[in-house]
Amino acid sequence: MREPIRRVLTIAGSDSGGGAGIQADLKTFSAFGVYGMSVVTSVTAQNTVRVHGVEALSPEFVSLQFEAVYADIGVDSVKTGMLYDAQIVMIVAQKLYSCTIPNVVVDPVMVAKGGDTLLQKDAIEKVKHELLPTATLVTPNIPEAEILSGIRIESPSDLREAAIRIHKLGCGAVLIKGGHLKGDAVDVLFDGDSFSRFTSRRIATLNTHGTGCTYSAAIAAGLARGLSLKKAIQVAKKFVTRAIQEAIPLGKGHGPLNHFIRIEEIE
Ligand code: PXL
Repeated sequence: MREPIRRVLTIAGSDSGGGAGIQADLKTFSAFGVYGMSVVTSVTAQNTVRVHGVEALSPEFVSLQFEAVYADIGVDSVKTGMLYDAQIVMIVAQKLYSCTIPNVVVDPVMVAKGGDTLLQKDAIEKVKHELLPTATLVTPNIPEAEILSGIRIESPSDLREAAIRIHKLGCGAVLIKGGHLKGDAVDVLFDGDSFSRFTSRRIATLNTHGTGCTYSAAIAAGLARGLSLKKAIQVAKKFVTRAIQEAIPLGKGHGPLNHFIRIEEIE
């Protein structure tokens, strides 16, 4: 008998350019053969070059979208991305506390590649103290990990210390993405007991827009399909690496990844 399809929800911002945010998440969910749903928190007017504008939805409407899909369809796995302001972070944290979704991946999106704000400053404390404790996994890049941990990260030992500090905020596990350091792209997982490393070769390309979104969406999809945390990260990392290698050169700036990677080829 065929297994029932897994249901995966993204709570994130819309990228009109189609490379990051909700659009990247839904493309990734399809590549992983899971059923994708979305709660839109905010809308960006954006292309591969820059963000032209941002508008947030009301927290009430974010909540309404969540309730509509959770009550009727159900959710095996959720990921959060761009949440934009403190009120939206609070409502999302409340929803995740009060329902029972087995896998919660929090991508603590803060700033776009071009420097535009995707999370307002006064929302950071809410992410740390309200949202992170609901997470099975949190996936900061190095600048985000520095803000969440309060320490500078310049070496692998700083990175491990930051992971321990972020874990103390109450999440199940922390995956710090090392792509912003020099050399190979080494990501470090801390699950409260031990560290694991996930390594891939650095790829020289401009086409990396939406990498973080795609990675956390792929992990959420893998978890929904019953993979262990480490296996889900391993498969997601391979998927993202291939999607960057085979990226589509569109637009005049940071182009999007190629989400048409066959996951059967990497599992
Ligand atoms: O990659 C972070 C990110 C998340 N969500 C949205 C974005 C971006 C980056 O530009 O636009 C909507």
